[in-house]
Amino acid sequence: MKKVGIVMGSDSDLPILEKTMDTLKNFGVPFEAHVFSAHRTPDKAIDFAKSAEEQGFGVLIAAAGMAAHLGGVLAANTVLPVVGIPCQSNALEGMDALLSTVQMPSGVPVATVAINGGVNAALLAVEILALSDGDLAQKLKQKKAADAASVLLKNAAVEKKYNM
Ligand code: RP5
Repeated sequence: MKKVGIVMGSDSDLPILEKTMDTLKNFGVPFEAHVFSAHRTPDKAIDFAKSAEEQGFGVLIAAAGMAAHLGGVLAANTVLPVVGIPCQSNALEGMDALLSTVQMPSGVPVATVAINGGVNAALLAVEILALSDGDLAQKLKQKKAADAASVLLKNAAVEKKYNM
């Protein structure tokens, strides 16, 4: 199976990426995590993106906060799909990173999830890999069914408690 490459702009983004890594582990999807910054170590970020395909990666996840250019820099240097996670910093509640990540010019897409959306970034990466992996697709279907069953249970409890 192809690997997911996780790149974060700083180790201060780790709490968000830990959810990403936990989710990938639950699906048995192999990954590598790195701290490469678009601004502080741009050469490392670019070299990683340029070699990612031949290194056996199938999807890249880029997580960064503030003026978050990491997703765009990776996407500019690979044809692999890039999923962007805008990370919330103190100022502007993450809107800075959201707009920097999502507002890519035509030709260089970054599939942007919600601010701090570490779980959904992993799920999107799994869905991309599952296009060519039937077992992985089956696991995704099982998770969706389990999630729905859990909501149905909660609905039953609320209906029982509050409805006359
Ligand atoms: C971004 O700046 C990082 O992705 C992080 O979200 C933010 C702050 O980085 P640190 O100053 O905590 O290293 O590049």
